[in-house]
Amino acid sequence: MNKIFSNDGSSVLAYIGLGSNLQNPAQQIQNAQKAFNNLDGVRYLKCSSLYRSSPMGPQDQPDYINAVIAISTILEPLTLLSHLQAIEQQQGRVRQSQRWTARTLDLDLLLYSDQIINLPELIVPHRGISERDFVLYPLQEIAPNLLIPGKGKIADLIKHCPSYGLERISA
Ligand code: A4P
Ligand code: MG
Repeated sequence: MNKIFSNDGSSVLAYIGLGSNLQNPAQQIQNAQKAFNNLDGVRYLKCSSLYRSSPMGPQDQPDYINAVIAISTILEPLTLLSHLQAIEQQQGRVRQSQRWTARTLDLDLLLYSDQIINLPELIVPHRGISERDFVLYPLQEIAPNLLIPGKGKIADLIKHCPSYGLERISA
C-alpha cells in the first residue's frame, strides 16, 4: 500500500485497459501492474486474466496481449491520465504519427466512477469501449454487473461486439 492513500470516502473506482504487442507483452502487463502498486494516490484492486487478440487497425503488427485492471484512486481524472502516460513512457512507449501502431504499452482510462468526461485530452468512458472485445471481456470478468455510463449494461454490449479473435490465455 502506498503512503498517501486515504480511506476517507473520497476515493473512486476506476478501470484501466492495458494493451501491449512489443517486447514481451505479458511481461509489459505485469510490469504495469507493479507500477500501479507503487503509485501514490492509487490502490491496485485486481486484474483480469490476460487475453490474446488480433490487431485492430494495421494488420502488419504482432498480436496484442490485453487485460483490464480495477483501481481505487483519490487522483483527479487528468492527474491519473498523466500518470498513465508516465508509466507508458517508463516502459518504452514510442508514439507514432500513425494511429493504432504497435506499442510496448498502452494504458487507457476506460471508466472513472460513473463520470462522463469530454475534454480535448480525455474522453471517458473511453471512446472504443463498446466496440472492442479485448476490452469488454476482461472488463466483464472483473466487473460482471457493470453499467457503462451512456452505453448500457456490459453484458448487452458484449452481445453486439465485433470479434478480434480473442483468446483467454491465463488466469
Ligand atoms: N485520450 C482521450 N481519452 C483517453 C482515455 N480515456 N484514456 C487521449 C487514455 N487516453 C485518452 O492516445 C492518444 C490520446 O488519447 C492521448 O494523448 C490522450 O490524451 P495514445 O495512447 O497516445 O495513442 P493511441 O493509443 O495510438 O491512440 P488511440 O486512438 O487512443 O488508440 P486506442 O484506442 O488506445 O487503440 N488492437 C488490439 N487487439 N488490442 C489493443 O489493445 N490498441 C490499439 C490502440 C489499436 N489496436 C489494438 C489495441
Ligand atoms: Mg491509447
